[in-house]
Amino acid sequence: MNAAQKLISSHLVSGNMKPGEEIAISIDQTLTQDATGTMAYLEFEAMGIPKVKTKLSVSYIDHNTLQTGFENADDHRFLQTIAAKHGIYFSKPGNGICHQVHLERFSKPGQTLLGSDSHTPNAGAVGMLAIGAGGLNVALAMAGEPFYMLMPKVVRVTLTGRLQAGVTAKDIILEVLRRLTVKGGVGKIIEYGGNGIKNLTVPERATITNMGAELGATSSVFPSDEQTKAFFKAQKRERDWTELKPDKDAEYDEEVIIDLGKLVPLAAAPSSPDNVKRVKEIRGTPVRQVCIGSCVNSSYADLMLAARMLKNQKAHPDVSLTISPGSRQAFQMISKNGALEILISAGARVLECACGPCIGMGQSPATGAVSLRTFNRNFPGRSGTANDKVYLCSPLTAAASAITGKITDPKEWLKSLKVQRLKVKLPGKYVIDDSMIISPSKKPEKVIVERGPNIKPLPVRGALEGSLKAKVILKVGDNITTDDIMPAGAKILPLRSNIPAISEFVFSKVDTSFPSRAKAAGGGIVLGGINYGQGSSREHAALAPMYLGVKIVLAKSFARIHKDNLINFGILPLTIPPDVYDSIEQDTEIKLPALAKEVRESLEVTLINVKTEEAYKVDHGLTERQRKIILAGGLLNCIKK
Ligand code: MIC
Ligand code: SF4
Repeated sequence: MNAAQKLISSHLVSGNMKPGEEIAISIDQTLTQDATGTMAYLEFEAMGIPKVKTKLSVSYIDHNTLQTGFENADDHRFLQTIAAKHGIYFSKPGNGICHQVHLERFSKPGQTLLGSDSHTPNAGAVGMLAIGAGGLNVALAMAGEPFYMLMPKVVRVTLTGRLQAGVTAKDIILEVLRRLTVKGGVGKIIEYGGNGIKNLTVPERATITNMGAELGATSSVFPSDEQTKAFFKAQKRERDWTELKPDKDAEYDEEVIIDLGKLVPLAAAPSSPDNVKRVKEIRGTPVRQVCIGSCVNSSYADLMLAARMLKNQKAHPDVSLTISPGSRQAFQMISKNGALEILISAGARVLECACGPCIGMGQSPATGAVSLRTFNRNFPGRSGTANDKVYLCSPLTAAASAITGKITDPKEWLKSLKVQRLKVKLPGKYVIDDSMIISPSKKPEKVIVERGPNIKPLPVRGALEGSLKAKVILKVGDNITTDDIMPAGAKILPLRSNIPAISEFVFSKVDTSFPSRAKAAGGGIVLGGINYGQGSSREHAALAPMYLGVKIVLAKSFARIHKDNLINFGILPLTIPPDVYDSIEQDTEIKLPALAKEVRESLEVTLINVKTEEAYKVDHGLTERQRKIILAGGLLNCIKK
């Protein structure tokens, strides 16, 4: 077996490990963050289970730390008190980004982790099977239920050779994205191997597994080896380490080979993580903003690389340079060793240990300005500025460009300074201070869950309609992201616990009239292209449309997490062939005369174009379990039943 199969088989609860078949796996650990966590805990609470049944569950606050009104502070109080009551560890705002902190303090080789955030596979860096999912799936895992998914194919990415000076782990994952694209990982686990991995440290591996989310992959995983052991030792967690290796004769469904020695600095140009160019090709482009941080590149090693590059240098007068450390541990380390001083002297604006600009919480770039970010997503408008020009790159490219004020190849820059490779030695011992991680209460019965006015109850829909006649309220193209469906940012994120309020922003970047049109039409159908719903795990992208009356999404194909979220909230996802997509327009009225009966009894659903009377038979592709959920009008209804 390969490492991914070993992880799955040791957690298999039901199903056959045949690619494409539904399997269920047991979940050892869960994580949530504030923006998805409030819903996840409301859902967990609705299940009536006093204490989580996982080995470990952690609730992080990292996304929305801008307290611009009571809403966000209400959410934090709710999250802290509900964690204390139900056996969940609570990581306070300021302690860092969930994925970074989890990797440092809680990750465990050989275990499974389900997180209500799409970058949960970050922990795959230490040989965990770490998967992103909707909040409701995470709530179920906390209740001791297994996680259902289609058995993925396993792709081996074989890394050979050694990275040249100026080239980093970020360039490796950008190369994988260049080759496989944002939909190339759907239905797959990416497993890394080859002699090139032995020189890659855990933080470098985490940069790679983190951004497997941008491939649409179910997860990404590295073996657990001597590098992993050294990391655990430095985190004073040697006892948590175990070895995980693929068998010598392990088989894979596909293979991709990358010669690290041939890689050059890369960047994802606007506005998709797979629009990858050589930095050389785009060098000289004037840059107005450089942001270093986000869960993919905010480790101690990343911050040190940036600091080494910025030593005795100044950010260009036209560049606003921000640094957001991924964790308080990394922040403490750079403040102790003087690197923070270097960054401050260089003119960096030091932000909190949080997601910050990555999720549009401040630092929106100026109109027309190029923003260079070490982040993982540059979806259109995600930065908070319409028509933004965000490039994704490594901390070295970011730091070199911050100095010159234009996109700069760090390899060439180092050469011009006659500097050899910038190497960062990882510490033998990290600063260990878990005082901002609050243990669950020993007297849970005494804890009162605080619920401010921002915490609104969960809306639910009724059972699936026997028949349906509805309009296509919106037709969109390929690769629609959950940022398009349910945007985030400083204005909207505070409403994550309030579905009626947040639903007013559904599709607001695509068509501001969507919510009012949906309500006026009494709901309806959304029509999408390929890879509909890529990106975030936010279940709000299903829950808020459901609240507005969306009953069905027709698309050429779906991203994994969003498809599960649609089913969980009773919206039927139907995969349609391209000719059907072409024949349906916005405002087309569609009839489904035997909807519930067909979902219950047949493999196909019949759609009729009311005007042309054309009928299409569409394979619904639902498993037995998913049929029950859809018929009940969502997973919560189904559980209650
Ligand atoms: C993101 O990077 O888009 C987020 C914000 O972390 C999301 C979660 C969310 O929408 O709250 C994700 O990646 O799942
Ligand atoms: Fe936070 Fe950005 Fe990472 Fe999402 S991708 S968890 S918003 S840092």
